[in-house]
Amino acid sequence: MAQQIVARVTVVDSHTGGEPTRVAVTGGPDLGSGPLAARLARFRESHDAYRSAIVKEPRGSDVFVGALLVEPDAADCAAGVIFFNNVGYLGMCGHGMIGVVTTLAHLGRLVPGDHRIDTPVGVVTTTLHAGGDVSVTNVPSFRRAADVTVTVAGSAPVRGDVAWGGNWFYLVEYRACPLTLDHLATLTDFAWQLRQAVNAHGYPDVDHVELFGPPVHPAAHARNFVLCPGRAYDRSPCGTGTSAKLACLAADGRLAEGAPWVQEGILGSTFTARYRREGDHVVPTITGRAFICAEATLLIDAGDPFAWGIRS
Ligand code: PYC
Repeated sequence: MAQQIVARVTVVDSHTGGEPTRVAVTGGPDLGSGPLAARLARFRESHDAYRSAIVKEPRGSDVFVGALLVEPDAADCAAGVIFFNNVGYLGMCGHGMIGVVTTLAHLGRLVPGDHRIDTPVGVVTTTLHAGGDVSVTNVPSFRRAADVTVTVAGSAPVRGDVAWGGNWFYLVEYRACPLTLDHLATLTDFAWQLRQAVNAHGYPDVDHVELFGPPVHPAAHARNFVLCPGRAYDRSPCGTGTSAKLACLAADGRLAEGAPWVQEGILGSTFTARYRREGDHVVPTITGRAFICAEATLLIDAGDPFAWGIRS
């Protein structure tokens, strides 16, 4: 039977510390020009079907972070990027930015060196190192509130910090069980309840929850479990979550400017992070590695009932 292909989106897939990034290179929606925050709004309002077609089943899964390559607004940037996931859009994404830079290098568009990339929350400076590692100097990060106490059913009151690292986080020390894959259901349910509690407590924009505890990796300073907005957990140590963590450590005087912080994620993969001070904020630099896993063309067939993804 003849197909009715209405769109072809070329993508490059990578993973950073186990967390996938799908970069949409060509064939995505035309969002026009102007600041990326305005283009993100256009994407959300008029072209959201592309988001679900690219990252949701049957072509993707709840775990995928999508990255639409666009022309930058800032003239000195090598590219612009809008990140999205199974439920919506992300201001920034650390593991995703490492994936984007690795993808641009794979496509022959970047060589080792420094490259500025435009995002809806500001310009991010990246460095592609000769060995393949990527450093991302994130947007200024800060702690909004310390010791925010919430209650969830079946638990003593929980205390944590609300911080911005390119996304909003509620960061909580957690020792009730190890931060390992064996405890995924418990960690996910608890983090999800915390998100609802902190949202109801006056922080409605918090959409990521970061539980942290002692490391397993001998070189790491801490291990985390990060629950993303669509209830998928981050397989990587989470770049924006690590940025939010640095903001809290700096605010508590527990990490000096320029000192390394090795953040381990739930799979045992690590990011190395440092910060410099900028006024009341910190500017984190996160270093990690991505690997290219696939190149493909997504076909959108008008006759396919799930052409634009399974939209729940
Ligand atoms: O690395 O910043 C990150 C991130 C956010 C959501 C998933 N990964």
